[in-house]
Amino acid sequence: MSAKIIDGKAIAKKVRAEVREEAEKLKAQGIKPYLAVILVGDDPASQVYVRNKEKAAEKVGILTTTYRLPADVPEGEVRDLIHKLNEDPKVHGILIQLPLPRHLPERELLELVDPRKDADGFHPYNLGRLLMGAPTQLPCTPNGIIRLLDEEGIEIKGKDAVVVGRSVIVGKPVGLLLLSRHATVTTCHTRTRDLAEHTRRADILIVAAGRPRVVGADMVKEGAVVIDVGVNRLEDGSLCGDVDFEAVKEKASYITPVPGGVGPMTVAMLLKNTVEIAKKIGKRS
Ligand code: L34
Repeated sequence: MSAKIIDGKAIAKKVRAEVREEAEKLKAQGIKPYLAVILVGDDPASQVYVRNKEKAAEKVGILTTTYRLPADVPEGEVRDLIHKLNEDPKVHGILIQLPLPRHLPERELLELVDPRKDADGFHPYNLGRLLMGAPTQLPCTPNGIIRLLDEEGIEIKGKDAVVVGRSVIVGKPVGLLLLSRHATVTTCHTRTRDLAEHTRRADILIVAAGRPRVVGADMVKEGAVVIDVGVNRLEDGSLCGDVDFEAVKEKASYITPVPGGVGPMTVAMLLKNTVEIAKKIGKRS
């Protein structure tokens, strides 16, 4: 079988069109959706991702300011900035681009963001609500993955879903979302004894390992749906996923490419969260 390649760019465009409509409705009421981004240091990948977020926000009529802070910024300055943004009534969404430089306490800083303004859904309050199955801002990459599956009409209920990776950004929350949609979920990680034994059982395989091409064709069941979350830049400057795309696409029923798969969805879902927050807490100006 040769897989259908899921066009994340096209689906992200559709999501953006929905967001633009919502943003226009808000503006007609005098509410201008506004996202504040905090970017610390000069990690080249983060620079690209944040640039993509700014461009996409502009396209749909969401205002953004990116606070670019030097890698050695004192923790106190980041805390002050978060407090300032929490209190600014013009700001609806706040996002701290990860990873942060090592001297900054990531978890503590995420916890300082006003949970109502948490555009990423990374505040423990919102992650707790996700765990409880309560409505809340959902982490963007996991939510984008579910949207891809839904847009392709792929049923989740009852399926064996295997997630490779247990990060707070992707692995854990995507597992919870799949579970809430009635999949049987297995989460694999670096200490998993026999990774291939698990991945070969997956009807839906989500790979967020952060290692180039760790999943080869021998690790995938015939007809599986394969979602590749990895974005790895190779020495020649090209991008590749965590899945060996060329080999696995001959075996899977659906597969996401890198680039142009999950990445654009992460950006689109962020915009969606931002207008949702503006709808909830926006003040007329
Ligand atoms: N706080 N930190 C926070 N929120 C997030 O949702 C993220 N994530 C991950 C890293 N850190 C974060 C992102 O924004 C990953 N991520 C992200 C965002 C955009 C893209 C990929 C990952 C993206 O636009 N990918 C393009 C290619 C980009 C390129 O050329 O390098 C794609 O088509 O996959």
